[in-house]
Amino acid sequence: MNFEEKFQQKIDDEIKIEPKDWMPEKYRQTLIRQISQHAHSEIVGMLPEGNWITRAPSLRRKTILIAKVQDEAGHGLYLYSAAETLGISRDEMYHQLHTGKAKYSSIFNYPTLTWADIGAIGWLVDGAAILNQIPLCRTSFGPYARAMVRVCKEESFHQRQGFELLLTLSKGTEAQKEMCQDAINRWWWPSLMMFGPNDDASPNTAQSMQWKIKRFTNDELRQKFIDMIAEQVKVLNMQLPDADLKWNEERKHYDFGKINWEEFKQVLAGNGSCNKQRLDARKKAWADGAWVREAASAYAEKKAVDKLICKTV
Ligand code: FAQ
Repeated sequence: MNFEEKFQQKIDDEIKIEPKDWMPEKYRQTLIRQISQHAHSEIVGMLPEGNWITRAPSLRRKTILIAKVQDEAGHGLYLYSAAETLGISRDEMYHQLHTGKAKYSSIFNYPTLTWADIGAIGWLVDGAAILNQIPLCRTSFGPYARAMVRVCKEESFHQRQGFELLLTLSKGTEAQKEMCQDAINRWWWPSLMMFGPNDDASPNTAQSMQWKIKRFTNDELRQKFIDMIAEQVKVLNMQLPDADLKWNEERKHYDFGKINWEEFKQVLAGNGSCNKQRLDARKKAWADGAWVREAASAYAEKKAVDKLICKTV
């Protein structure tokens, strides 16, 4: 057996691949792409919700939202650390984000216009994220799989708080009910796009399934999500904005309408309503942090020199 065959055998035997193990270069590059994109999504994903921290309607809601946004920062950090084990530096990953070489999830290029959007993000966006991430707890690369275990626990709290927020609005005044329905209308289709292109238009799925980086295809996960949300929306007494959404007894799944893939393409090309705002915010944070990085490096250098002097004296 050559290296490639031994590697595939390990994957087939469900043995985790660890950073120092031999791996095909394309496996390493695929993981760097996916994990760094995932990390960037967590960090950029803090922005739409962070926008509402000062305007949360009660102290309880504010503390929940702060905790959630802080969790997303933590997720980003675990994921950057997991990607670093593959031999890429954090600075390089940030550079790729800032120059547009690395993507982040399309969903975070949509604006949060009302308070109900915070509920819709929790319920729909975190709901989609969990469905995608639970199988990633069993992904073939050890550090990524282990990071996902804690991330999923926190995401499940995120989804529940979003649902509870919308449930409260759905039982409120007419204006609150309308705000709730409007947020669902705006976030539904973009949340379906989070799962990526259809399988026949997904260049990476087949190889990632063979390497067990992905355990389900984009379309399989999207269908699971639709089946779950189509039931949950009934509890909210709201509607999903899809006239074609209908239970199919033969398939034992919900049928659904056409996704606007042109909109997805435009968002990925940088033409979504918030792309520029999101990237500008990240670039500004990087520039504003320059003095902290310089101070930390100077301190580390000084410590290293002190240690050397102590050793030689
Ligand atoms: N947005 O061949 P595929 C969260 C790109 S975390 C932008 O199917 P793959 C938590 C894809 O990169 C949300 N780009 O690719 C939170 C590829 O481009 P490339 C993030 C997308 O990798 C909640 C090209 O299209 N989650 O929400 C998207 O096999 C609330 C072709 O696609 C993850 O990243 C998209 N939606 O499958 C935080 C999970 N979809 O790089 C704050 C891990 C596809 O070749 C608040 N990632 N693309 O130029 C994955 O599971 C996979 O990477 C997929 C895409 C499923 C996203």
